[in-house]
Amino acid sequence: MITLYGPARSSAGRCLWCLEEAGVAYENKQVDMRTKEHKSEAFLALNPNGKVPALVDGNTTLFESMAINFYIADKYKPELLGMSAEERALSYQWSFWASSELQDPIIQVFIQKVFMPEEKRSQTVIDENMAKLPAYFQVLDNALANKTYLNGKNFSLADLNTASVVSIAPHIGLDMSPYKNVNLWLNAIGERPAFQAYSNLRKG
Ligand SMILES: N[C@@H](CCC(=O)N[C@@H](CS)C(=O)NCC(=O)O)C(=O)O
Repeated sequence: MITLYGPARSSAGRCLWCLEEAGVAYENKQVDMRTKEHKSEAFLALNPNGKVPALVDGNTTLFESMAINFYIADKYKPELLGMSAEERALSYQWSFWASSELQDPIIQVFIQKVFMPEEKRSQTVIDENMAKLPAYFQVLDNALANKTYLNGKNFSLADLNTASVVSIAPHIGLDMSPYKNVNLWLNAIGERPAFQAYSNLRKG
């Protein structure tokens, strides 16, 4: 049995979504961030970075949410990786793009708007990072022209890992209306039973 550590409303969420897509049995163990359980000796043995998520599957222990998703797909539902070398390359491309390009400005704004007490909030950090987002969203919108999913017709990790980052954008006040293809893509994803199961986990 796979054990995924971390709450659905964290980076662990995209792994829970992937487990739902793979249709594999798993247990989701909560890690109490308020009591710093993620910094405890027991948790550091699973993820020495002291961050969620961590995955344990038999003798395999992994950290890094998108890498965990590649493992889940490879082992339990390989079609999620992509059906050809070219499709698999797109899964890597979009996952690396989402984690190394898109995620940072979104998270910087999220931290300022959601976690930072008002008196410490930096409008400069918010403005600088919000200004980076339209160019990224235009890249994604162009890539999705005349396609249901990033690989074409088939849903893959390219979509899952990218959408897990993109879906934070409305919560930081980004105007999504110019990105028509992105909105159609998010609607198609929203109809997936695995996405709905994951959304219910997020609602707690
Ligand atoms: N790149 C990591 C990021 C993990 C991460 O930052 N997790 C956050 C929650 S979303 C965390 O555990 N933060 C606690 C901390 O930094 O002390 C991944 O994708 O797994």
